[in-house]
Amino acid sequence: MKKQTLVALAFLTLCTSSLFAESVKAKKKPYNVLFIISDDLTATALSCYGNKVCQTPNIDAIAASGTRFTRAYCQGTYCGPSRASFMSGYYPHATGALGYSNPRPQIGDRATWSQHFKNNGYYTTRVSKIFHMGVPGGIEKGDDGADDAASWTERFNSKGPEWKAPGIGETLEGNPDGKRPVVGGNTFVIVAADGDDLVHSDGKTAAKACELIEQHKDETFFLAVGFVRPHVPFVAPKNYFDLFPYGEMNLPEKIEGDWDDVPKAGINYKTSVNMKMNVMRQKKSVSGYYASVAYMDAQVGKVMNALKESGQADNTIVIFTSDHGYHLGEHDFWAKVSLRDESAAVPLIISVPGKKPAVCDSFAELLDLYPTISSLCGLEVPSRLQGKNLAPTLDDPTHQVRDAAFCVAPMRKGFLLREDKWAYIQYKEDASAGIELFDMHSDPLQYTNLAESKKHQAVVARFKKKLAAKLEELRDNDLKKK
Ligand SMILES: [Ca+2]
Repeated sequence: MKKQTLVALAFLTLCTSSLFAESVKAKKKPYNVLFIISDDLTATALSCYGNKVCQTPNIDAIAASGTRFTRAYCQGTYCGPSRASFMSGYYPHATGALGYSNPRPQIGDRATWSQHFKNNGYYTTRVSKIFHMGVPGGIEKGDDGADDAASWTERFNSKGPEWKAPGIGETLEGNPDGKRPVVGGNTFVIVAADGDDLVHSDGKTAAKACELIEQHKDETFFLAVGFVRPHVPFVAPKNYFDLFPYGEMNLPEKIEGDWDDVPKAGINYKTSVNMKMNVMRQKKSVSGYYASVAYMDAQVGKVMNALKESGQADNTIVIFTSDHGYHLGEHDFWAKVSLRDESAAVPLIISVPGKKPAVCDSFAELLDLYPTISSLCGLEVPSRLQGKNLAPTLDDPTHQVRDAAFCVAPMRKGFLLREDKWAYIQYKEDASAGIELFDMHSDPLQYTNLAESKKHQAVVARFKKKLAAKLEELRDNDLKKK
C-alpha cells in the first residue's frame, strides 16, 4: 500500500472514531440524580461548615467536589412544611401545607419534584424519609408516613428499633432526678446501642440505596435517600458515642439576660429551662447529637462508595442537605422551629460532574432544588415553580440568586426574611406577637434584638412592607386554578 493511501486511511479512521465519539456524546444518557437528605441536621455540626469536634469526612468529600452553599435556608423550620415545600415547588403559605400532611390535595395533579423526573422517563425511587414521616413512631412501624405515592416509581421504608434499641440509654429531657426511663416520642433520649450500623433505620437505608444503585445503574435514575438521624432519639452504635465523651463537649456561650429583649414567641419551644436539662444533660445532648451525625455521615459514605463502584459517579448529580437546622444550646434553645440561623439555615451541597468545586455565598432556598436540578438535567422547568434556578452559581459562585431568603415557622406564626446585613423575624402577619431584628454584621450570633430601637424603626418599617409583599406575591399563584 502506498504511503499516501496509508495516511488517508489513518485520517479517515481518526475522523470516523471522533465522529463516533461525538455521536456517543450527543446520545449520552442524561445525568442521574442522587438526593441525600438528613433529618434535623444543622450545618454547624459538619466539619465542612467549620465544626472542629464533629468530623464528617464523607459529607466533606461531597463538598470538596461540589458547590457548598453557606447561606442556604429551608422554607419551614420543621419536617412537614419544609419537605412539602421543596417537593412540591411551592412555599408553605402558597399550598397551605403548614403541618404534617403531604401537599397533594393542594397541588392536584401537578407534578412534584421527583414526579417530574418520573414523567420524563427516570426510574424514580425513595428510600425512607423524603416527605414527612414521624420519627421515631413512623420508623418503628416502617410505614409510609405522609409520603406521596405518585411521586415515585418504587419506594422503600427502613424500619428500625429507634429508642427501643438495646444498649445504654438515658432520657435527658424532663428528667432532672434521672429516674425517668428511656421513652419514645419527640424527646431528647440517647442510646449508645449494641451491635453494628445495620441494626438501625439509617444503616438499612444505606444498604437499600447501595443495592438500588447497582440494580439500576444502566437506567437513568433519581434516587432520594432520606436518613432520619440526627433527629431524636439520638441512637447510634456505641462506637460513635465513644468519639464524643460528653465531658469534653463545649456548650455555646451563655449571656446573662439573653432572653430579655426577645418576644415570647421568639423563645424556642424547647429550652434548657423547660426541658429541665442541667449542664451535664446539655453536654450529653451535644454528644448524642454528634454521635448520630457521625453515624449518618458513615452511611452517606457507603452510598457514595456504591455510586463510585457502579461507574456512574461521573454521570450523577449529587445533592446533600437537611430539611431544616437545629439548636444545640445557643441562647439555651434546643431543636428546631426557631427562626434563628442555627434552625432556619441548612447545609446544602450540589455536586455536578465536570464543574469546579466552589463555595457560594448567594442566598439559596431548598425550594430552588426542583427548578435547579430539572434545568441541569435538561428537563423543562415549569414556570409555576416558586423557587429560582441556582445553576448559574455552579459556574460562577459569585453570582447572586436573590437578595433575601424566606422561611416560616407556622407553629409560631413566624416569618424570617434574611438579608445580608439583617435577620428580620416577625410573629403573626400583623406583627402583633412581636418582632426581632438582628444586625448580622455586628452581631452574627443574634444576641441583641434591635426591633425596639428608635434608630432602627426605618429598617423595621421596610421589612414589614417587604414581608407583606412577599406573602402577597407567593399567594398569587397558579394553584387557584385547580
Ligand atoms: Ca426534620
